[in-house]
Amino acid sequence: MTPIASKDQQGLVSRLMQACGGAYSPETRRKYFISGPQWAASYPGHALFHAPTRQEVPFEVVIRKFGEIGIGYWTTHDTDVIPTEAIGTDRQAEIVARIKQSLAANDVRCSMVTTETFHHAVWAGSPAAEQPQIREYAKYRVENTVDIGHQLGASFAVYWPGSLGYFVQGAIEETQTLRWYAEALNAACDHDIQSAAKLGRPTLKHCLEAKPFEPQAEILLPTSDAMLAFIASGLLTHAEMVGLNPEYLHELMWGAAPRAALARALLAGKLFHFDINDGYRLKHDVDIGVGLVNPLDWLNVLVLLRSHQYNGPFNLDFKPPRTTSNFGVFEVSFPTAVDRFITLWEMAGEVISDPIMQEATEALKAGGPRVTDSKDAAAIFEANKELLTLHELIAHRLVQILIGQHRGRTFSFGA
Ligand code: XLS
Ligand code: MG
Ligand code: MG
Repeated sequence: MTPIASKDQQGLVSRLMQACGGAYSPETRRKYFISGPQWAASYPGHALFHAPTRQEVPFEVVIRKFGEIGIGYWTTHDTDVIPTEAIGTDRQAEIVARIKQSLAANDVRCSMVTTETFHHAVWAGSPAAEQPQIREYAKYRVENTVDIGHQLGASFAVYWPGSLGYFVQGAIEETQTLRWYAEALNAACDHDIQSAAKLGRPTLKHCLEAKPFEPQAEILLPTSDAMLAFIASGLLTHAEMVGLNPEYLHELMWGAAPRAALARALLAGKLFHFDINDGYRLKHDVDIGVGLVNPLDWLNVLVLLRSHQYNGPFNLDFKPPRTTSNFGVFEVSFPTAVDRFITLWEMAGEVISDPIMQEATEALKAGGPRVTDSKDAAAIFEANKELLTLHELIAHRLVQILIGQHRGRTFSFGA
């Protein structure tokens, strides 16, 4: 191939995107409760060992692009849009007013707000540091985010504690730190109850997000399960307002099966919000677009969520790769992430209604003939053993549905 002139490169990307096909219309995309984070769209590609490769993108552009793509909801950290020094000032009010205009002009809604309690130097010792004034400031910040959430019409507030942990052992007293962290959440919930009553709005759903490592070496609430225990610990004065925002990759990072982690959250009635992305087990938070690494696992996750009528948001908390340009973020990253999600969601529906899957799962539950001696383990096994082969058949059928073979698609030369 001859070199591609700079002026032709975007055109090539667009042409190949068209050639891929399989894209949904913006109207179809808007039918799903899919949200796009400001920070994901604006991420300039930097990391500890990485210089930025892109420009940050202002919220006006992100919201406009989301509207065009058909991403109906937008999410943000307070400081993604309001500089730390402007928090709580008239400038915050001006910025929030401009955000409202952008949302309305592009028919996009704000579904979730979250407080940055991990990046600024003030959080070096975490939002639950020993110093009283830092903790007071943390309370002020989460309360302020609740206000922003109500002003923007959001229904969810997310808390990723981020720096709630340590690098060196023995430096902090864990039980005390968790008590202090609970105080910040209690302040947010109390403030929400008062504000919502004044505004005549429902209170927000407050969602805890776990990540097992990064940025701290050791994190006090590293998994969704740890957070479930924290919610049930008695430290929260409004535990009923607090649930989870699991992130798919954060569960993989500690080696979990994300579907099993989600199942535990569902059983506890605490699956409020879900950050969707992809990546690798026991590695860093690479935040790859949903379905690019583990599509079969993702299909299974969505089967579970569809079966349990999960109707909360799917928040595209991924990072467009550094190799993608600013143009590519909106031309390729976001539309393809949304479309892979929709395809997997639709496939999950096919799995649920597939006659083979249905018959196999029903047969497993029906079991074999009852054995007269209900204490005879060997006889009970014999009576059921042929059915258990259906586990493998079900897994095969899931792969068939994933790759379209169940519709007669063949890959063989001889076919
Ligand atoms: C970081 C988290 C973060 C939260 C919101 O790893 O995923 O983006 O979702 O603070
Ligand atoms: Mg997240
Ligand atoms: Mg992540």
